Amino acid sequence: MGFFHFQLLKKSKKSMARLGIIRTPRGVIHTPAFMPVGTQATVKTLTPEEVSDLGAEIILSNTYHLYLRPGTEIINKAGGLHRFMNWQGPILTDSGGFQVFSLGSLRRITDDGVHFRSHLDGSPHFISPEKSMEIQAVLGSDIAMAFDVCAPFPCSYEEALEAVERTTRWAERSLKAPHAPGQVVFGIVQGSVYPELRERSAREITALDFPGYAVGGLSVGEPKVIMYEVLEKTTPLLPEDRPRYLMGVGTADCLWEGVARGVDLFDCVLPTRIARNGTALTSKGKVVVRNAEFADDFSPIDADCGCYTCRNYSRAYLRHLFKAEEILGHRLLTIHNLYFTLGVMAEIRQAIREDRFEEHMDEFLKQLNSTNV
Ligand code: PRF
Ligand code: ZN
Repeated sequence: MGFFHFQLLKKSKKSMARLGIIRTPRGVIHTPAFMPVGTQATVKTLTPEEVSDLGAEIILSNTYHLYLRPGTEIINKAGGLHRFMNWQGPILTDSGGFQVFSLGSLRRITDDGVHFRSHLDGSPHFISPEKSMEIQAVLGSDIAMAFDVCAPFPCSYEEALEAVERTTRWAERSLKAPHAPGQVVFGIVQGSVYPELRERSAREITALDFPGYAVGGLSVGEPKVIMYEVLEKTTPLLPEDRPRYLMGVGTADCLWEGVARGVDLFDCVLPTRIARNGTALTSKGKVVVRNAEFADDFSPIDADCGCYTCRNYSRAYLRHLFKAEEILGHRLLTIHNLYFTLGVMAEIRQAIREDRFEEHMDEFLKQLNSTNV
């Protein structure tokens, strides 16, 4: 009990790409890894067995949502989040900071914490670093995130500086707060698009000696080239021997670009979210199955895809399900999109293993951009 270990297996010589393995009490995670998002204790439309069969080794869930509903008392009674939702593998929980900040006018930040109103019923709540860690301890996640401040984009230097200073103070408090047995806490680096602030945040957060580090505050509306630039300057400031997590990023192009800049963990709602509005991800770009052109197209979404959906159903049938608002469509596209995204990660790991990551990345991105996205 109580072990958490990251082992670096291989580093690319031409980029910052790395291959590794995270050992946790609930199982291993081969990195670079993608974490499907299960915000409300479910990866929407799928059972945990299906998520695991698709190749996921860890999922992400959210402190903010589970605290509001069903609440910590229920999850505590259930014996923790793993038992409550029947996911046996590792779970990473986000601290709630980011979700609370997305509430806009419904929140007020002080040095103590964040006062906010529930998006469900308008009731008033307060989450501090201590409260976030307390909730995450009840959830019993394997990896808990420190409570941070994510500055919006664009934002002034002064605003970004304040977020960095507060994030450091809150990181200290997050680390000191009690957590669940065997649970580890990851620190989060902020600093918006300002190199000096990223440097300062990385210096202050790494000084606290977390077992893993996240790069937060990116993919919040800035152009991708800016994100890549900031990321490239940030990852070298993080210790080589700890996993690095790029929060809220997981489109196929960003997975390759992120790994090339030394990232080991990703999460993103996009694959599961767009599945539910009828969009499939493929190696040649997106396929909007709702489109009229697929009405009598009896080929699969992607002829090269080995997923359950592509092996058994046509674009015409999927289009019909979406037009008729049949929920099987949501499930089938979620299966395909997660299979695709987890498959990209497996392809990335294989490419690093075989010393052809950079060539493979060029090829992959060329194909992806050949049609659309
Ligand atoms: N902080 C936290 N969660 C996050 C982010 C962050 O900066 C982001 C930014 N892309 C996504 N999720 N705690
Ligand atoms: Zn498929």
